[in-house]
Amino acid sequence: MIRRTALTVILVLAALLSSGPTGLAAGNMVPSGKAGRVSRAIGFADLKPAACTNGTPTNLVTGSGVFNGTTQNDLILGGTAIDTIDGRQQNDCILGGDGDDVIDGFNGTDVCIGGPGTDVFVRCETSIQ
Ligand SMILES: [Ca+2]
Repeated sequence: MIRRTALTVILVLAALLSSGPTGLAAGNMVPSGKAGRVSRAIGFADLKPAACTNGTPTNLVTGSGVFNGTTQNDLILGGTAIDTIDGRQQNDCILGGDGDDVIDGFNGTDVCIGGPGTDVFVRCETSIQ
């Protein structure tokens, strides 16, 4: 009798094992985590002020004193003192920063943001003190 029971147990185990791992596995699990996430570097164009709705800047210009933009769509950042900034061609987003700045958008559709100080705007399609 004991032999028969032992034989039955062995046969049941053999049947279970022969059914393969899918019969015993709980299923394929993909752990929650970073699936679907995308990461990318933040560029200067991502940091332009929301008020600059005149396009995506393709060039960053920083300076102080008297300086100019380029022939590209510039994001231009003035310094902390008095600046005279000329955006030149294309659609620029010009930020004067601190100081009493003179901001000239020149050609294109330019957004000029003066910042702190009393600023003068020339040929800016949008001027924000
Ligand atoms: Ca300035």
